Amino acid sequence: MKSYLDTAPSEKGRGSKLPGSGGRARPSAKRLSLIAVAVAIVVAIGELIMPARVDVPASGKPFTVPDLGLEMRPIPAGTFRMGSPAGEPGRNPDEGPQTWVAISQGFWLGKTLVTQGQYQDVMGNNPSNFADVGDDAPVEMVVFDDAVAFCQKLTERERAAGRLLKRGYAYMLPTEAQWEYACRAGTTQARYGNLEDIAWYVGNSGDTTHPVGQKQPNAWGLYDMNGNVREWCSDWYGQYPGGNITDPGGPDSGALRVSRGGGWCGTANLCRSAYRGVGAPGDRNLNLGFRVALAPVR
Ligand SMILES: [Ca+2]
Repeated sequence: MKSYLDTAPSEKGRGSKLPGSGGRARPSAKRLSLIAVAVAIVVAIGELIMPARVDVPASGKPFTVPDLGLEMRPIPAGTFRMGSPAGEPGRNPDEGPQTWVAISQGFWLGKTLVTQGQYQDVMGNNPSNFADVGDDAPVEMVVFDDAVAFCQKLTERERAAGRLLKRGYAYMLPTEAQWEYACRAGTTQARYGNLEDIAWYVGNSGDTTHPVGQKQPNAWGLYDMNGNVREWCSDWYGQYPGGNITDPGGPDSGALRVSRGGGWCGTANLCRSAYRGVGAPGDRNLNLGFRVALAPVR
């Protein structure tokens, strides 16, 4: 009489029983060793063709671009009031009307300005005026397109390294709204701290840039947002609409670009969270650099 197992559908018609064994065929020792060898070969090939496990940006966590030492700080989604109130000392008219802005998705922003060393690594040249300040000084003398090209090359590098697994994110210049939101880090006054403590500006810079990260950071761990060098943003320059808007990216076209954050030769008035620098995209200035965002593709 056949056992239950013998009549199982998977065994039907295979002719796998050996005479007198009363059960299924067992693989020989030789066959087992062949299987072990095959498995080992598959694992070895897998290790060759699959990239080693990499640390990738995780929502809400700091991330460092390994090859570059470029540290990125997580910026949470949220809402803030963009621009300055009418009574803020040193205010310019284009800082109003104050506009409620919703940043709908979290992103990352460079903990520091892009340094000369990082720029050299990615772009293969260093256009900076203050090259003698060293690799850790912010890159300057970069036009808008240079800053965008840096972001694109970095995105390609990181994608090739398997570290851009979060769908739809890429390295790019921050929007003006992302920049001010991150600069304020929840603050509403003119600056996120005492000017002397947070910024290299005309009053303390000695007429030069300084290595990044030496002054006090803001509450979200960002350095030199005010002072050291101004920072290209992605927007064309335009007027604020007032009211409430979500994820603004500036006008669709224009002649002038926005740069933010004051610089080593800027007055105290320029080193305010709401201050808007304006210039032609081709401006090449020894107090103008950039920092990168890792943000949803727009
Ligand atoms: Ca700055």
